Amino acid sequence: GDKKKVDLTTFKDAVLDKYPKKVGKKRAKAIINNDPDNMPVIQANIRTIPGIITQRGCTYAGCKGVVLGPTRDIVNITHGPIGCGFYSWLTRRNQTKTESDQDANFIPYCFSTDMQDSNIVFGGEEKLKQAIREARELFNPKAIAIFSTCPVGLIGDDVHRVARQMKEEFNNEVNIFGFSCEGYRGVSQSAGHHIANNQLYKNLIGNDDNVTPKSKFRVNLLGEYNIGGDAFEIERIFEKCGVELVSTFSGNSTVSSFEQAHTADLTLVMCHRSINYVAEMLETSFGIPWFKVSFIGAQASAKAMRKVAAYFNDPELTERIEKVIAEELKIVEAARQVALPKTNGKTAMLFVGGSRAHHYQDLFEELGVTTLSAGYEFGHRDDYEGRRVIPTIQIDADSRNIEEITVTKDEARFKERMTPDVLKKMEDALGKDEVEYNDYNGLMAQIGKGALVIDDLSHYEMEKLIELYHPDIFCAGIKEKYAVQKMGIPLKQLHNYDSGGPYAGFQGAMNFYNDIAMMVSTSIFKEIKAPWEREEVVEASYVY
Ligand code: CFN
Ligand code: HCA
Repeated sequence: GDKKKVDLTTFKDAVLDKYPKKVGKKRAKAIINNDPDNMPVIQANIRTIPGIITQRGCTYAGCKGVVLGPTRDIVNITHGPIGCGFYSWLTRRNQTKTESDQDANFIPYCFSTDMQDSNIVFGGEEKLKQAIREARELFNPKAIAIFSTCPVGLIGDDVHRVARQMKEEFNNEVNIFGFSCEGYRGVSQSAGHHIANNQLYKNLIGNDDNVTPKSKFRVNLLGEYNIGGDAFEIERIFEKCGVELVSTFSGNSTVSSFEQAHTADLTLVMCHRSINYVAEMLETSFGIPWFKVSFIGAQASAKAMRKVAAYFNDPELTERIEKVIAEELKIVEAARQVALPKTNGKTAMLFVGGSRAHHYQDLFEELGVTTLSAGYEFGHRDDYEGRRVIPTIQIDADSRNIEEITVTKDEARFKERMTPDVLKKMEDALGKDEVEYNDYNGLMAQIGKGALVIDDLSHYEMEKLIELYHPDIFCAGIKEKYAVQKMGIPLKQLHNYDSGGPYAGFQGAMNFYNDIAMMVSTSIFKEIKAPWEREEVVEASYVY
């Protein structure tokens, strides 16, 4: 048959009937055939049905691993049994570069209280205090963060009280704060992003007004985590264009960059899922406007820089940015032409996180690869629909006390997201026709008509997708990788990029073209057969 057609009915028949009735009914709401012009409602951001093998991670992972993980000079202590700290130790491949040998870099370390049974029975706060004293003695960090794991919540250790007490013990010489990010708190890692961002806002953002501007054009970049060195490439582009990156949340970041974020002129948001509320907070408290960009894809990167140029509307800056884009795209295009004969016409499936399943479609489009099916692990409806469900945020701007953050249940209340003054500036600079008013093109706005969009894909559904539609490449994470490759389909990890990257920016696009061309043109996965597929009888032999 036509391998470019995926068909909802066949898929649903193959999958949903095999579930218990109630489960099938629930899962049906998360599986839709896309129609960008008349978007169907997809169920998202709800609890995974127990017993289903989900791709998702936990709240602790979203807080400690995702948001705080890439910051180099905070000692991040996991308060819990050792497994939680161990499994979040560098697996995300976020990188960092210190400016000198004197600068702190704690990223290679794994700090944990290593709770034992007795701490569960009698409480772990004393052990945590001891760990904090030890961390100070050995590393003398500017800041110490404490992350709660599931058992901490269950036994009631109060990490916030411990943080206050220890700050006092150290005469306020170290900034210490805790995170109530017990793994079970939300339905996915998304809750952890929220908890992390609130604490960054309360404890770090806005602390330091003492800045020496390096450029007239100063921006924050939110939602870029330096996976596989992505931030280094983005930093290179900004530097070449003469734009100062005041802070990145949180790729290659430092305490001081967070503390100065409020002094920027503009905030750019890349991963919208993990951090959009910080952009809103910066706007509410400090009047910094923001809009969304993506640096995944050469064209997307060019577009991002053009938006920056349009915002500042400075002829010299615009000229410089256009020059950089022309220079970079020329090299990128040559690399694309090399890859294209191997990639053009191939098919992909993308099931990743809360923004990459969308952003990476741009890179695949540049390679002539069609995305047959895609979905998020923990995206919300606005990530799919490209519209914004307005969160109700109450911030006391002076004390930076966040009263309440809830997402309104009334999902009918959508709003074009660009503050009027930003919009006006962009219109003045670009002309009305060139401005993209709806800046929230979600996954469903991009993926083709008829493509299968599936939220919180289960392992069983993944196997069926592959059996039925044989994509040339499947993109997901480590839990999926080897299962998929054993089915003869190459899997590219779009979380940690396997051992590759950077994939962001212009250099990154070229790396991606090259890696994908290799993966889809090798026959190795089809050659490999398991012993039981090759032989009638497989004998096991025992070696003592
Ligand atoms: S780097 Fe980001 S881009 S932060 Fe988020 S939603 Fe995760 S860790 Mo894995 S790769 Fe993934 Fe996104 Fe934003 Fe990463 S798609 S799942 S929580 N994610
Ligand atoms: C996380 C982090 C993760 C996991 C990736 C994977 C990452 O969710 O805790 O499943 O392979 O990017 O490292 O998303």
